[in-house]
Amino acid sequence: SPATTTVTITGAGGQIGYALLFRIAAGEMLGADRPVRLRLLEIPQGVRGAEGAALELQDCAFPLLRDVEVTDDPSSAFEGCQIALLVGARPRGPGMERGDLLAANASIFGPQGAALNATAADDVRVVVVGNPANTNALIAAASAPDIPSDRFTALTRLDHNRALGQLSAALEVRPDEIDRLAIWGNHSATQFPDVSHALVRSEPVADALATRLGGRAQAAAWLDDVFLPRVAGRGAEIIEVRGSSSVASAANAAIEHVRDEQAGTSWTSAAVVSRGEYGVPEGLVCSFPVSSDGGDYRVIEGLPIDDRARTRIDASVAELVSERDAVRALGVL
Ligand code: NAX
Repeated sequence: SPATTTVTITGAGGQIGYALLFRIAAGEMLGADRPVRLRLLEIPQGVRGAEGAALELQDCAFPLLRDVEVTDDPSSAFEGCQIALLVGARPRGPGMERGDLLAANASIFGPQGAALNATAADDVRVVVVGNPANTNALIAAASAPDIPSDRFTALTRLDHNRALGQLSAALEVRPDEIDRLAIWGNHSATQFPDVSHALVRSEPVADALATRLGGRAQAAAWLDDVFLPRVAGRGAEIIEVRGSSSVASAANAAIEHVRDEQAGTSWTSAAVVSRGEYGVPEGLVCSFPVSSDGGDYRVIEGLPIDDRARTRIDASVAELVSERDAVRALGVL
């Protein structure tokens, strides 16, 4: 029988943590044959919430769940960790400038990267969910010099799934009938959800949209004026309608991100450390179309990028550069 996998979840006492834990313990992330050991990291104020979730996990009597440990000490939380989901982050408070937000999160993700470096397992994989996710992942990777930086990723799978949801509604097909969609750039309003390589039932999405909407110009207008703002603004829409930010959909995306990285996939979206692909400066944590052979996510190279895509990718990458520069100015990188 397979060995037990150690999974560490930070911010485990929060909303996304609560939506993640039970699905992971039920085997939905790593498979029904892989036992898991959960390490839940919180700050002192969040420990009781995580302990409560641990009691409920016990009450589920999941056959795959070997052990649950709650701690506020990063070193013990990451001891032997093979998969880390870094969810806990400092939210933007009233009057907080972007620089303050980056600094507050640098003081979380720097020490967590260092703790991972010191105590995680050799095969550790890390996904950052807590915002600003791309730059938090950059900071964690930079603070873990002994862990190959391609082990660090940030979550844009929620953006990818939101784009699939919008397209499947517009084309009246199932989401799994759409392939080769891509999210480029930052997990922020500047992201570029790109359908130029996407296929629906093997037909280019652009052709299917043109047929449905009455022409190529109409399809292009729908993409720019409806689809793109809807996907990039979906987080804000959820907050407005629900009165609270995305939780179950974010947890679902994080589970799918890890599941597909581990099981392998021919195409999805994830933010990974750039090696200079598509002209994205080396070292930035940027979303790309990616594949996995069961190890790490790798950028799918060689896709043609037209002028519209280039402009939008460059704008989002410029935002990533400015976040990196702001963090450098703080002396963190
Ligand atoms: P909550 O505020 O419900 O939970 C966050 C938890 O993290 C809290 O329990 C808090 O005590 C804990 N925490 C804070 N600092 C910590 C630290 N240094 N170590 C360990 N735990 C710490 O927020 P929730 O709704 O769960 O969202 C969590 C994060 O996900 C936020 O940063 C949010 O912006 C981000 N999101 C990212 C998404 C993505 O697609 N990448 C989408 C959803 C979500 O907005």
